[in-house]
Amino acid sequence: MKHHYKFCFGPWNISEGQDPYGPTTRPAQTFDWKLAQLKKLGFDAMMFHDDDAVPDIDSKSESQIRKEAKELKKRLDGEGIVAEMVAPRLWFAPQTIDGAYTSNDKRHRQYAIDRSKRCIDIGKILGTDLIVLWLAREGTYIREAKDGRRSVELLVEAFDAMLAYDKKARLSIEPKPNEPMDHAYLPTIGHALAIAQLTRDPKRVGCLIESAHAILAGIDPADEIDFAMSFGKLWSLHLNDQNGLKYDQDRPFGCTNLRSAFDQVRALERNGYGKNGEYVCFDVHPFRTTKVEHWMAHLDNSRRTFLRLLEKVRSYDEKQAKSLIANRDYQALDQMVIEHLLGK
Ligand code: GLO
Ligand code: MG
Repeated sequence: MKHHYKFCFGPWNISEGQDPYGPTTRPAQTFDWKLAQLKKLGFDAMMFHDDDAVPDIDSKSESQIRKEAKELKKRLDGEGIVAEMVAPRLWFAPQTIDGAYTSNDKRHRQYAIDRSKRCIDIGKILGTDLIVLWLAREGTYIREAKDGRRSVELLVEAFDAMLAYDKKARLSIEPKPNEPMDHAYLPTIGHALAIAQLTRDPKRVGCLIESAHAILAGIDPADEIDFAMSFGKLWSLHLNDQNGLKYDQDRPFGCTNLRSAFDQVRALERNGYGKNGEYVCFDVHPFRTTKVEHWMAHLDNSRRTFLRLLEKVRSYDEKQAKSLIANRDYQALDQMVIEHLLGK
C-alpha cells in the first residue's frame, strides 16, 4: 500500500526491563547497537533526549557538547537516519528534584533554562528545529507546595527564554496529567495550546500527543489529534496504548484498544498528518518478560499494526457510514465498525 508516513522511535524505547520493583531483565546495549537495530527495522528517524545525543551532558562544556553533537550528526548522516527532535531531560538531575522550570529554587530554574539552551544547540547541529518538552516534574506532589498561578508564569518565562535564544526553534509540548507527579501543570493538549498563546511567539509553540497520556487524562486520543490539528499544531506524535488508569504502560500501539487505535489512524489520515514532514513515533516499551531475541518486536509490531489499521481506514465504507449517520442509526454504525475491524 502506498503511503506517506515516516516512522521513528527513541533509544529509550529499547529499554532493559527495570521497574520500581525489580532490576533490568535485558543487558544494556550501546547507542551504536540501538542505531543499527533502528536501521535494520527500516525506521526513518530517531528521537533524542539531549543526553542520548551527548551523554553526561551536565559535566561537559558548551564547546565539548557541540563537538560531540557534530560527531553524532556525522554518524547519523552516514547511516541515512534523521534526528526527529531533541528533548531536554529535565527530570534526572539533582537540580530537578522539585521541578525544573517551576522549581521553587531560582538556581534550579536557571539550570533548567541553561540546559534547554544546550538542547537547542544540539538540535541545531543534528538538523532539527523541534524541541520536545515533556514537563515531567512541572507539577506537585501536594498542591500547597507551589503557587499554581506563579508556575504558569514561570513556564511562560522559560518558553520565552528558549524562543528568544533561537529564532527558528519550535517547542512541542508533550502533555501528561500525572506520573511522576500527582498532578502536572499542563495535563492536556488544550492546556499546551492555551499556554502557547501567552508566549512571545505563539506560532512556534505547538504540541505532541501521546496516546497513553490522553487516556490517563480520560480523553480520547483521536479527539486530541483532531483538536491539535485544527490549530495546525500537531508537530509530533507518540503512539502507544494504555490499559486504564494505571502507571504509564507504554504498551504497543493497538495492544489494548484496537478500535481506539483505528480512530487515531483515521484522525491522522483525515487531517493529513505527516504531509508537512511530521513523523509517526512509537513511544512504546517491551514487556519486562521480553527475551533479548525478541527485543525489537514491540516497535516492529506497532508499525505493523499502524499500517494494517491504515488499510482498514482506507477501506472503511464512508458512503455507508454517511447514510447511517444521516439516519441516526448509530447502532448499525457501531456494528459496521466492529465488523470492519474483525474482517469479513
Ligand atoms: C513519558 C514520556 C517520555 C517522553 C520522552 C521525550 O511518559 O512519554 O517518554 O516522551 O522523554 O521527552
Ligand atoms: Mg512520550
